Amino acid sequence: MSAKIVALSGGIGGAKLALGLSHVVAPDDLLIVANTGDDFEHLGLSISPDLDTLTYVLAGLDDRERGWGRANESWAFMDALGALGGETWFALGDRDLALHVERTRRLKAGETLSQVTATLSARLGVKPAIVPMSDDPVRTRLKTARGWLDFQDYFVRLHCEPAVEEIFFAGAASARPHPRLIAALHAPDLRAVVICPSNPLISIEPILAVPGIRTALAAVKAPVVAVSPIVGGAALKGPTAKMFAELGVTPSAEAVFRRYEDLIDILVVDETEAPLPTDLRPRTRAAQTIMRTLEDRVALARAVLAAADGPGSRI
Ligand code: FO1
Repeated sequence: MSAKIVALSGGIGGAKLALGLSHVVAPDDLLIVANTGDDFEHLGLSISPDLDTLTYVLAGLDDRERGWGRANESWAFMDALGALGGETWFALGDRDLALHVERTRRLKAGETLSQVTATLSARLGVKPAIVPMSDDPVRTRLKTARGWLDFQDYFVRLHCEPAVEEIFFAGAASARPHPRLIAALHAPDLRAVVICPSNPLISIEPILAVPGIRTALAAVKAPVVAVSPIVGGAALKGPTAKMFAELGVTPSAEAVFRRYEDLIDILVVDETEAPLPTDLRPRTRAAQTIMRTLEDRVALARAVLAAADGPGSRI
């Protein structure tokens, strides 16, 4: 049985909408596909930040302030690691650490990233399926004035400060798309594909870079609805607007639409957004896209599905 709603998501912003969707769509009807371009090996551990953020958010275990990692965390491991002169720029809470240790053990034992994610997310009480975009390694790398940087080096260690000149998804060309995603996109009962409000450049485009995914998306009969992560020219969180500007694109909901144009039927923009250019307006819907509460997350999920089900949604 394949999912009726497929959601493509990165970490923090996308996970909020994924949670909203999980309150509106039955678990068996929702497939959440996570970006794995942020994954890396650190301290000998295999770390998958977007899979973990989605897992924690859907399990209700996430730290709302930080947006990543677990709530009610303790940091004894990091304190002890620091005292030993270990690398502490990437913060691993004690409870979060258990997930990385167990995933690393299972991967070393020969399990796929999908199998590990399915087992551990179910163990944490997550009902909808969360799958990586691929079980093959894809690593986002960024060309800056300081040379090519691995993603977490850029994002966390250097706080997104270096100006980005180019983005490359190492391994994408030989990565195989997750079979459940391809099956869901080809299924006749697919109702909609939702591109969650994650950073298009570093969270959604790694997914689209996996061979077969963009093609399958372009061929789906069901509506493809994206939510703009840029509101009023600014990103709600993270370096989206800064990266657009550094790549020579004025950050705006229009820029997001143009980036996705050939793939999406509808872009949902924030209700405070100025009207988009006339050629895009028929395919634009307004909603409250700034999600502070659970009710906001659920309301946006409903608005996105209404846009998908509504008139004119399939161009
Ligand atoms: N982001 C930070 O800004 N600082 C951190 O120390 C940090 C640690 C961390 C640990 C586990 C994890 O799953 C995510 C973590 N993140 C941290 C967030 C992570 O870099 C981003 O969520 C994604 O890679 C981008 O969406």
